[in-house]
Amino acid sequence: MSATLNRAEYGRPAAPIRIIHLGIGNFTRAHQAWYTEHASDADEWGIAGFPGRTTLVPRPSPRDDALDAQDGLYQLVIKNAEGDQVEVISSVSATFRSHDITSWVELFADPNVAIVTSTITEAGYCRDKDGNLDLGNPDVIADLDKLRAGRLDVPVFTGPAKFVRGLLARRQAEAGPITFVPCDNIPNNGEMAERVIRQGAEYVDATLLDWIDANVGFVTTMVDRITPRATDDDRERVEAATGIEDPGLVVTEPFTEWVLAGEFKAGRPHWESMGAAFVDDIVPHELRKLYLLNGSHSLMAYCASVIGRTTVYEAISDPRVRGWVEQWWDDAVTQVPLPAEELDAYRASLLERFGNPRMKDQLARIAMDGSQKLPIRIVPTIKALLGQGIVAKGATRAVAGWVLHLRGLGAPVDDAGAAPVLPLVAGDLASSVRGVCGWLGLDDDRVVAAVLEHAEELEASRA
Ligand code: CS2
Repeated sequence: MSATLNRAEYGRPAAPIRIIHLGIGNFTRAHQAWYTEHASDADEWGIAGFPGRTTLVPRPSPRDDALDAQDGLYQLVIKNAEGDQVEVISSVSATFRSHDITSWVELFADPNVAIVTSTITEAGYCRDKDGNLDLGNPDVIADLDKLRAGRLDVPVFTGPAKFVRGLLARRQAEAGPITFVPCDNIPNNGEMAERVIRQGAEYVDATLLDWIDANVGFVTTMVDRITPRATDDDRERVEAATGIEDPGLVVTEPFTEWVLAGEFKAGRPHWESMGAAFVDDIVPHELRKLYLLNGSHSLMAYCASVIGRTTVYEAISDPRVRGWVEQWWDDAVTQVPLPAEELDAYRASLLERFGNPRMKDQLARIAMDGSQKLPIRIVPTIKALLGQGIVAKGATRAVAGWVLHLRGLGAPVDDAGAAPVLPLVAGDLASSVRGVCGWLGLDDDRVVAAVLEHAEELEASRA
């Protein structure tokens, strides 16, 4: 009989909750929770984990059940090339259900809580194409209207509304300063979160804005650790090795990086004791990661899945795909203000990470939400190079792959934001390319022609 995790027998005693995390999925449990677990002051910083789901009827989730049943404990498996390194992570002191507004509000009203972190995906911040809070989104408006009408005890479902609800509670409790630390792959994510939170606050109760000015910090972060979904095979292998049955298991890679910029208004863990870097200028780090790692991920997710590859490892092991990735990197490095040697070293380390045969990172995972990812990962490079009269060869291939994906080739489309794009790909390939390029703000004929050429080539190489 296998054992199950519980705090009486495993891990450390729960540290006092001082961090609220929205989106307690795989990534944050491999990344922030690991940094917090091993920080030199780990005993002082516990995390309260809330799922990031915005669905109105919460789906049943074996993972949520497992975390609740296991007192927030789970095993983290670091997949080295040689084998697994497994440890129990104890830094999540308590877990809550998605829309448990009572606990959410109580935690925000607690002066011991100092930080709110989030991993709710690019879509979770509910922005429109200009980066403003999308007040045309009926779910956002429904939530904000409840708050504006003073209906404070009913759940709200969208991320920005949850944050505003929390801040109303904190102001009312006079619980003092707090800092938001968004951890999604969005450039300048601190400012991005500040904007949607302030716009939500303005709609609900404009007097909250002054309080935010005086009390709320927004920190920008670059986060990095590739975290595939754990498979049944992972769970069985680890159970055989540790004797623990763990439906909350997380698998990840050895590499990890965290760069942060901005002021923590009410303190923070000593994450630097685990290698987190606190910098003044985060932009080069963000662009390096977003373009070189995430951009090549998206390129592979579409182009390599169109030609039949299913994991990043399979994709990068195919010399054609490797060439496409290198060509994209040649475009992308022109947009990253870092010394050439640093960029070369980063490229080499990415090839090693993508080439880890034990990772089995599904291209379908990365293909999700392309409508949110392509505009920030790939399009800026195409536009910048076009400004110099250059048609980016590698970058336009990623767009071509996305067009084919939207047309039903390769990884399945799983993208709530794709609704306005799907009608554009209903006709023939040429009109699909033109439509999608237009939607991405890439109307230039030379770009459209390059994307079409790549799309035709990709389609032809499916055999
Ligand atoms: C991936 C990221 O989902 C995606 O699109 O590119 O989840 C990626 O694995 C992480 O950002 C790595 O840090």
